[in-house]
Amino acid sequence: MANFTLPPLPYSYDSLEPHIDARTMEIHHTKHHQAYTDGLNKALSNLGSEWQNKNDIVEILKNIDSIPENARSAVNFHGGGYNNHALFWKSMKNGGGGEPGAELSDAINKTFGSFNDFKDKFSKDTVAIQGSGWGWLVYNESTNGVQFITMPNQTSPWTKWKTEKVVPLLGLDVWEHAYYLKYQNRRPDYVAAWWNVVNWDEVKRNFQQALQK
Ligand code: MN3
Repeated sequence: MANFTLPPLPYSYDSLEPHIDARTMEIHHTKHHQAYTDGLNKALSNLGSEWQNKNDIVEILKNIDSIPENARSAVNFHGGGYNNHALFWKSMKNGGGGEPGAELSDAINKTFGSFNDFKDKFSKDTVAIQGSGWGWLVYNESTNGVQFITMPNQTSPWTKWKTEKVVPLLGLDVWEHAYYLKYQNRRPDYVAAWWNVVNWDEVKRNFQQALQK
């Protein structure tokens, strides 16, 4: 049984032009995100009924260490990819950018000093990821503050839940498939352009939800 289906994009493929091109968005969504969705369903189908029928991806990722070893790596990769991309699409919009304001700005300033310092660190450390991965702004329940982390490949920040209690707020995909058609090897240019499409209203919603838990 296929538990998970590809979530629709909340906008058209050309909405993020010129910062992220329509062709990249279409392939990224219909091919890559679809492949993670299919891979997650396939990995779960190889497990017993306890896991086969689960349909809450966050619960699955939080409990990744309980997944039987024969499927754990596949669920980590495809389940992470499934959830990361669902968050990624929603965290962008046409006419995005600027600064979050309100409580999230306060939290960012407390950790990083200023919004520009945050943006510099996020950009620099995400550009510097070796190979494929994601840069993340997360809320840390243990410290009641926000922080920046990088995650390799498709591993989700939720998989750190049991030890570090982090909640993903805003992630940036720096796999080559996310930018190669338009930017080729120029990852820094892609990262710089991406700030223009960040949907801070969505990130603030994620932050408020994390605070309420
Ligand atoms: Mn991707």
